[in-house]
Amino acid sequence: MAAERTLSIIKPDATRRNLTGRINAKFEEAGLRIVAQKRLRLTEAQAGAFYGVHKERPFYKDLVSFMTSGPVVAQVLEGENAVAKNREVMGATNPANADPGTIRKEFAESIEANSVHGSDSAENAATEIAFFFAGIEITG
Ligand code: RTP
Ligand code: MG
Repeated sequence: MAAERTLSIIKPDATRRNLTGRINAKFEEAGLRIVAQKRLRLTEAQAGAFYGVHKERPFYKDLVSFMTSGPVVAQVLEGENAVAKNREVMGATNPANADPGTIRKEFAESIEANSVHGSDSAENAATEIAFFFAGIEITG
């Protein structure tokens, strides 16, 4: 089966606590390959656009403010069933409901400061990857 790609973001709560390496180890142990990666600070306009689908949700404003509160690490993960596999490794949105061994169970601080983002479909992954990366920056 052809390898799939997904967009992952290590969120500001995790970069602040120096957890980038431990989170990346979880991805790699699950068979996901980090084929692109960069650390950046999102502007309010960029975070607002990235989370545009959530614009009408009550947590949108807080989410944008949280995502701009510190640096993030945007990355492209590649592997078999990368979208689903990544979401499995991340665990449930609310760390209280996340399975043992998942990133959010081990590292998340709250339902908002939950350490990682992962695309929720292959279609959204393509859009989200293009939001952060040019094709030339991705090396499989
Ligand atoms: P993500 O998009 O970050 O991978 O997470 P997800 O699919 O599990 O969660 P989603 O429903 O797409 O929500 C996006 C992010 O918004 C924050 N959130 N806060 N305060 C709240 O009730 C609440 N609900 C969601 C989280 O940071 C979540 O990851
Ligand atoms: Mg989502």
